[in-house]
Amino acid sequence: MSDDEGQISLQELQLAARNHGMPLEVLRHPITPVGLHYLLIHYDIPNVDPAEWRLHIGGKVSTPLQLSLDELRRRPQRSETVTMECAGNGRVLMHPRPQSQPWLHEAVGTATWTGTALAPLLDETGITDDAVEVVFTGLDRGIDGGEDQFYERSLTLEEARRLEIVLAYEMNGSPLLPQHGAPLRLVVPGWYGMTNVKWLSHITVVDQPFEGYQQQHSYRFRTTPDDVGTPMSRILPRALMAPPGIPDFYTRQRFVAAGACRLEGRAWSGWAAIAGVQVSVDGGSTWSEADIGPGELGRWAWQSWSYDWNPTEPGEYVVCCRARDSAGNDQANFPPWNVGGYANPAPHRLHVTVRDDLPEPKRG
Ligand SMILES: Nc1nc2c(c(=O)[nH]1)N[C@H]1C(S)=C(S)[C@@H](COP(=O)(O)O)O[C@H]1N2
Ligand SMILES: [Mo]
Repeated sequence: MSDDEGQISLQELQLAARNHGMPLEVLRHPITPVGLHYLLIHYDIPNVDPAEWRLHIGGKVSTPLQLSLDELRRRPQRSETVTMECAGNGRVLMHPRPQSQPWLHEAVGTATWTGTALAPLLDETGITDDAVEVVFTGLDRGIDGGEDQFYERSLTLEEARRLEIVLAYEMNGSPLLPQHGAPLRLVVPGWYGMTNVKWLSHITVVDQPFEGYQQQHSYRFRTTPDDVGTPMSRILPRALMAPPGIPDFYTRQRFVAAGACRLEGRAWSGWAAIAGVQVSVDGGSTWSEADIGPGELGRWAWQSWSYDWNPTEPGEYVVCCRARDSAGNDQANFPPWNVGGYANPAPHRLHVTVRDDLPEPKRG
């Protein structure tokens, strides 16, 4: 693929090959099968012995805790079905193209995460009055921006106390796999992917705002490299569609037969419920409202949508979708370009060739 900014580099390819996306046809599944959920791993997947592993909770607390996986499993269970999306989803379609993991649209997935709630554990440690934030540290170490670090992120104390935050040891009913953070990860419903620290080893309550690299440098909405910017937090609305018809292998161009063609997909927002999805079949010149599904997966998961398209004329079409939420966030309005390439609001666009017929090929 090339564009105004030149070819995808070998470095970008190297990241893309390690960190796969969710094939968009999998949008047809309400819950993403584990091996099809997207992956984002900044450094290396750590090799953790679950028998030796401990979760350390300390810092500004009166009773520091050290918990084994068995001890965590004996605590009350909590499950949340959560749509997780990488903040960099859509990055490669920005101009100029920010150099990092080159996501098109596929850095998303929905899983049911099971573990134990964070808030009661924090309460048991007796957080001191001067505490302001909670830092979550993973076992994976690497260098980013020249800085040697463990992957870590913080939440304000208020945010960390939300009841739906889970310390998860299972994904879709099976033990966490190494690539998704085994033996334990943080799951913060509604927030972009970077918040959900994998291979969690330390939870540290602190009395100053955390200034680690992934908090102060990465994951900020910056319009110039010197801009301090604002931190990325909750997921802005997005709609994606399951590609209709059949693909061309190399170009991924879609082919559908003229006549009734139901377009369907999913939409989500970490801020509020989805208020609407719009579909365009003329490359974004005109938009129509799609039908929104019943939202049976709950507040933190994507919503299904569908739109009955009826292309009777053979030809080339560009089919697009975009979402808005009930808090007033609209994919049509939020600012596009930023240094990190986060939250690209560009609508999902697919090139579709409508043919007057598309007979099945002969088998064998
Ligand atoms: N320890 C650790 N946690 C991490 C990361 C990481 O590299 N290391 N990547 C984050 C990012 S940027 C994303 S988008 C999600 C991806 O989670 P998944 O790979 O389970 O889909 O994990 C987050 N948690
Ligand atoms: Mo991410």
